[in-house]
Amino acid sequence: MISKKMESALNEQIGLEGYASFLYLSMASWCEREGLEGCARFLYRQSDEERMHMLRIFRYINEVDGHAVSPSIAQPALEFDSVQALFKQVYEHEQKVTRAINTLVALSYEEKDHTTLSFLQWYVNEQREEEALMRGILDRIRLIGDGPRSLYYIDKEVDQINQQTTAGEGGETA
Ligand code: OFO
Repeated sequence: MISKKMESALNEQIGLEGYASFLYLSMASWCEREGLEGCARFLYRQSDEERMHMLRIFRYINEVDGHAVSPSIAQPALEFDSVQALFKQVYEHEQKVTRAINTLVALSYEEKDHTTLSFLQWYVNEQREEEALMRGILDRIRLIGDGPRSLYYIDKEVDQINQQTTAGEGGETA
């Protein structure tokens, strides 16, 4: 059993994770159209992950006798200025999600809701990993610079990071 306040805060988080899933899907589409196949593969996988993050909260709410609500999702951007700007936006979105998770953790403490607190630990760790992953990509992009073949190298790097991430999860490359 969770409080109404917690139920609604978790439902908001569902919306945020759902938005991330569609934002990354939109980014994957842009990358694919730009010929950045490696970046597209990475973002399709991230989009799937975000849907999984969303579903995890969804199932949790119902499990603890709340009402999980299917979110309405705003249309994400369709165009991006550059692959550099795109990944900067991904990182900023992850930071926003981390702040939201921290707020949920604070609410669980406030309500002495140990069940939700324990459930959220997975997200705390996941956000640390995701922020580190995105920061790593931004670092590589910065090191590659803006030379004539930079897009080719950025795409190759992101593809390699995607393969490593997928191998780490024990799955297959998309
Ligand atoms: Fe759901 O972790 Fe990213 O946003």
